[in-house]
Amino acid sequence: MAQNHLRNVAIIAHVDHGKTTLTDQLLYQSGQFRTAELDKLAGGQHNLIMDTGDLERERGITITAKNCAVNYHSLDGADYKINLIDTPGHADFGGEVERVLKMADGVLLVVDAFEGPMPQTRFVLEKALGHKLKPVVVINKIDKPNARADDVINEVFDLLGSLDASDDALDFPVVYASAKEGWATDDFAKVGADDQPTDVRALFEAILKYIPAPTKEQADLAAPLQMMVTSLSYSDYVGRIAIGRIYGGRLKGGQRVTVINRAGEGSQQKIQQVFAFEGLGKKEVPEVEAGDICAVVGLDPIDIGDTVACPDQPNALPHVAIDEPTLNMMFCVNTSPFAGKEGKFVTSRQVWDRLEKELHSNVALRAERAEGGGAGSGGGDQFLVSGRGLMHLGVLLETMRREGYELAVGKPEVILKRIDGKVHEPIEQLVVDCPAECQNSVMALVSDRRAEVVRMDPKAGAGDYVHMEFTIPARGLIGLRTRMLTATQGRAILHHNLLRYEPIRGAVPKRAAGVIISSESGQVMPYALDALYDRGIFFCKPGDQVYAGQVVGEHCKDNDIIANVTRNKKHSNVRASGSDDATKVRPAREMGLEASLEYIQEDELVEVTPGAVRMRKRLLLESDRKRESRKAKVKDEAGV
Ligand SMILES: Nc1nc2c(ncn2[C@@H]2O[C@H](COP(=O)(O)OP(=O)(O)OP(=O)(O)O)[C@@H](O)[C@H]2O)c(=O)[nH]1
Ligand SMILES: [Mg+2]
Repeated sequence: MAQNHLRNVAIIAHVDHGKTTLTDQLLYQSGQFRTAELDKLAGGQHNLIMDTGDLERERGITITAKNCAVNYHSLDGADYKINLIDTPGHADFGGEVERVLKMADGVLLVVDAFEGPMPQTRFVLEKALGHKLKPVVVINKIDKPNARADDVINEVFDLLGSLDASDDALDFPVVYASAKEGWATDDFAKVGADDQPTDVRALFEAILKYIPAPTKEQADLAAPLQMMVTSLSYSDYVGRIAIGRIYGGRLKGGQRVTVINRAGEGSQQKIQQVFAFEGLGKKEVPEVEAGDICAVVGLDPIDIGDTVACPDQPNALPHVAIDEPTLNMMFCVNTSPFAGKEGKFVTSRQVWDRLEKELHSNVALRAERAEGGGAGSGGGDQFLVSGRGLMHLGVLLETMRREGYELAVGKPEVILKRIDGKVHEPIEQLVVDCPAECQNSVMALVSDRRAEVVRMDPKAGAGDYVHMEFTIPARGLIGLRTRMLTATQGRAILHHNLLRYEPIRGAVPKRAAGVIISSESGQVMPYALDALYDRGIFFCKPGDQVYAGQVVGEHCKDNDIIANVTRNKKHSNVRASGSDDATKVRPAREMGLEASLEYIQEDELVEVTPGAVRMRKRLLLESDRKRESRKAKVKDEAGV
């Protein structure tokens, strides 16, 4: 296909503004597939095709960026190939957006017609402008009754202005769409009118019209081969598959190439097969030309950011820098008494191999071996794993546990930096929308955490809602979501995004409550929970297996207590009628993986196994914990 009939488009937006729904519609309406064929592939919370991962479907969010390609027959009768790249909108997966923008020649900036630009809209737009990609703005969810398209367009304009966009970018084309209902128009007068379109043709046409075909500099056919690897996948049959865009020349199956890595070292390798994207899959082709996106089999070693070049003139493409991680966690080998009962992979070697594998494709992740065997580590090896947020690391842990790994992880810590001799911490932009009556509880929570108010307005078009923007230390965000949802009966909506590093703002409160620690190992008994009814809330329920040192509940006071939750009533020969069943057991508080990670303190760990997520004290024995706290006290008093 001639280059001027090719478009490479990335779809970017804040979380949930409808990127994947829109990508799905473009697939449905390309005319390339039968509807029934695609219907079979859809699934998950939002019934989407492009969200293929198990966790993506369960949570209803996109986690990794994905490619697909559609053929489109335009109104003027020509055939085009459009490579679409769907990206995740959650701030924790921002690294994915950065990773794939290098493939695109333009972006569709999707903005919710009611919510308007949100923190992640700013982040992705900034990255796109950094790559000199001009946005086509898609005002999506225009079907919503409270849509306020005009305001939202103004807000996008202001946002572009604040990002110092060029005049060209400020003059952005707008398409109004309802991805959910499957239609789009570039004429606002048609929204809700009798002649409202019934398809997304206007969006296809806008892509052809406003998104440039690969330019000569970005796709020179006469130049020597240059391909930038932006994704990696793996197949058991063919090994590593490198995906990326060709910037110069042609790539042929069977061709000899030089792969230039990050360090600038070249290795001579041979390509086995070349694939072009077609629909949801890939098709083997004899060659792919500059400008197009392709997948290559046969290269190893190969990494994201490497250049595949021609052996005669091996020139590396500039490396794309990815923002640094802001949060880290210690991953330890599971040393609990239940270790190895459920997992297939439990040794430090297996955990490390898995982490190394992850590093190849998860570009915003870092992992390193840490000093092993320190006090309280349980004696096992440890790895310091850094990511862009709690969900980024949480998704990795969840994936590993489903694959059969067992681990224990420590409290998530924000990564501090020393700049000009001063300690700096990551500061995030926090946006909260909530009903006016909840405003005070929200303010109380964030001001405790050293937040500063940036803006506070009634939310446009949303009755008695308020829109608040803060800057807040990333430290203060850990555990904030749960607390805010409790304080507002689940009515607050909050989003955050990294802004910059600033000098450290001072202490943020720790967990206020103490915990209940199990003194014994065994099965949890209703009788025991009944006896402890007034002491707090339990995370375990009758019948669960627990071990000594496990955190089984939250104490109603601020100190930790140990309790025997496995105690059973002494059986006598005489059964009192009915009284055995009269135990009072409150429903257990379910602590999922991310909730547990937010909950624990420095002296605690979260144990992650295929069957369970448990919290424990690092030191399982009460005597060890006492000794440790005495030591800490002595140190404190000595001012060390
Ligand atoms: N009313 C309305 N809802 C929509 C529209 N487009 C998407 N949605 C809904 O918005 C929700 C999120 O849609 P997604 O397509 O998953 O959003 P996304 O931008 O891909 O989200 P992430 O990938 O997680 O960032 C789903 O419940 C969709 O059904 C629309 O045009 N109108
Ligand atoms: Mg999505």
